[in-house]
Amino acid sequence: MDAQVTDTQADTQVAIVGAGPAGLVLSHLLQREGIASLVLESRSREYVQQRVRAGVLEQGTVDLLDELGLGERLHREGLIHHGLLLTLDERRHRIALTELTGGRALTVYGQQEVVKDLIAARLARGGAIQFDVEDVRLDGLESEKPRVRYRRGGVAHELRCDFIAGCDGFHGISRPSIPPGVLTVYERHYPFAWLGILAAVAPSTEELIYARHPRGFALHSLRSPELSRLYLQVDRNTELDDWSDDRIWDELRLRLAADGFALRDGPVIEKSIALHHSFVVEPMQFGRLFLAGDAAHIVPPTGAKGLNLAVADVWVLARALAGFFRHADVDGLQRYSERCLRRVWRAQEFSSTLTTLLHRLPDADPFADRVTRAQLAWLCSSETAARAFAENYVGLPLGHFV
Ligand code: FAS
Ligand code: PHB
Repeated sequence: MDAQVTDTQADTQVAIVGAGPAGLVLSHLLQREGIASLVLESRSREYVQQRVRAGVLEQGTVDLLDELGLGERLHREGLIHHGLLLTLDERRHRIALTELTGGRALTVYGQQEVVKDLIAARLARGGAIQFDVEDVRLDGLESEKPRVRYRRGGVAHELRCDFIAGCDGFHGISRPSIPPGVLTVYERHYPFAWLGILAAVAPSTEELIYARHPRGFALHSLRSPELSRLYLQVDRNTELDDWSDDRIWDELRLRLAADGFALRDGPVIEKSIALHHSFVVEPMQFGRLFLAGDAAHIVPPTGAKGLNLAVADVWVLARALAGFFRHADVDGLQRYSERCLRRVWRAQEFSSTLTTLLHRLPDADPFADRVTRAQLAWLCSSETAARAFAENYVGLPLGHFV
């Protein structure tokens, strides 16, 4: 039975801070194990369900959503992809993802759609999610009964629990609640960002196009037969006002150009800037607080890993918590960070390498540029190189690193 917050004090087994992909998938996984949880979310349900972000789901993520009985709309509306296209010097090269990985594929399905499905199903199954919470504070992290204090509708609440899952993203309260000196931060900033648009126009391609161009990177992705998702490399400090819709489409047309390709344009219904940042904290836990997803790590979106890493973290955490509550086994909890970080660093290497290969680097020297071209030529000509790329891109099974 999940926590029912009927008064200012409540108890649950796992307090989950954040209702993004990490927090919501964790709440479903814990319910499957018969473990009570309460999700605390600072934003409204409407806000989290409309937030446009990621779009590519690895095979492992789709398989897990299916296991949880959450894949019905995803399979009805999602787009299955068996390959992707690289454009180098206006020449397209296809990476046959499914053929190279023995049948694994990608599914393109917007993160906001995943979040909608997760919330609806969690509530329908009697799950507890508190939206619009404020002033979340974590206490007693090293005790056996940590507490989460928060306010909602002007009323102060205290939630006593056995564990806290910090799934509150990069700007959340969980990571900063860990005392100074405990965490080691590893990070890299990139001298560019992505300007992303969601456009009410049929995609001009059936498979994703990643384009390396002297003017900068461009990506053509999709959301549905009527919706396109596209990205442009822009300077880190660019402003959305610098980019009219016409200027965006003109630049995309230049960078995505290739023989026989015509880019369809249409009304831009959402526009945003996403900075590129690699970030990892070690360890991903302190006492009875466990960090998962963007609360613990950020990857540049080039490798389409962010959401998928969040899901992989909570899959490891749910197994560890089940071991504790069922058998008083603490091994999984003690090894949580070690197990998650193997996948996190694999994703960091893949994402940062692909980002460097495909983006125009302002200070790239001619030698580095030639080396990059050689790496891309090798990727486009060697089945071994393409297989390694494909394995990283579609993702390794959730148990691979555990
Ligand atoms: P999230 O950030 O999704 O969720 C955290 C939740 O915690 C949020 O709902 C937040 O409101 C809530 N929260 C924060 N502080 C709180 C507090 N104090 N109390 C309670 N709740 C709190 N990844 C890709 O793979 N491809 C992409 O194209 C891509 N584009 C992105 C664009 C942007 C602008 C951003 C920010 C990220 C993008 N990402 C992309 C990465 C993104 O998809 C994340 O990896 C994914 O959302 C991670 O999920 P969570 O870890 O659940 O964190
Ligand atoms: C998306 O469809 O939003 C998307 C696709 C591929 C990426 C990043 C984002 O690498």
